[in-house]
Amino acid sequence: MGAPEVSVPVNSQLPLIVIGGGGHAKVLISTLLLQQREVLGFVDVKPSVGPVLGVPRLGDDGAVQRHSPKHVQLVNGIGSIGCTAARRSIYDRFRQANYIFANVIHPAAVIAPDVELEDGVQVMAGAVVQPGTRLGSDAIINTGARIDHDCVIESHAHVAPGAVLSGHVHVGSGSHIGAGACILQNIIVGARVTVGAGAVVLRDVPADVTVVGIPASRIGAFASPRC
Ligand code: JB3
Repeated sequence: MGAPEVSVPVNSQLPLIVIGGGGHAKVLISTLLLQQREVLGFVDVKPSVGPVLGVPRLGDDGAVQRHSPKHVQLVNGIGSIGCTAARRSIYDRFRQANYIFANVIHPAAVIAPDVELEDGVQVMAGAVVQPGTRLGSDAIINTGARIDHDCVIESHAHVAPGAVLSGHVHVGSGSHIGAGACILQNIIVGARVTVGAGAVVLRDVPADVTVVGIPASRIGAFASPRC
């Protein structure tokens, strides 16, 4: 069953709770503090995780339920280094409970005015997203990544730092494009694909595989059995 329709504006100024307190969450919290957003805290399954940039841990995921979806929005602080399944499962679980995931766009990201943003999109510092592109729910465009014109980045996909996508590239849901990878014009990357760091993708990539190298070639199935 799909998540309920997003019924309140994703860019409202409601207070925020971040899910996860690791490295990805820290980058997001830094952006939110820079933008003077109210961050109530973060939740993390590990009780040992201390405050992040002065923002407190509120408890585990159960702590979110103390706040109505009408009064807070969430930020998905679970990143990925190959397998995006954990991130997706957090998104799906809280959307089913009617929580909305806010977009987090660093002020030093450059996004063309006509770019379509779904909910929960994260665009980090120095990223560039050119016109005609659509960024699906919960997608990450990480630090300094460049997405050129008319691309589609489907939901839960992660374009890691410094990756470059030329025009008309399509990245399927849940795929991970590794740091510094390069994808040529008009390439279609299927769902749940891992493209290794620094790979150069010259041909379409089917779903559920891992490709690495220059030119990128297939080495196996998606990075983790959980995916
Ligand atoms: O490459 C870059 C620039 N960033 C990476 C990012 C995209 O992915 C970064 O270097 C990391 O490798 C990775 O960041 P992430 O996802 O923050 O990983 P880590 O630093 O390991 O932190 C994950 C945190 O999430 C840990 O503190 C876990 O305890 C917590 N966690 C795991 N599962 C969870 C759950 N927290 C909650 N609330 N709920 C969960 O189900």
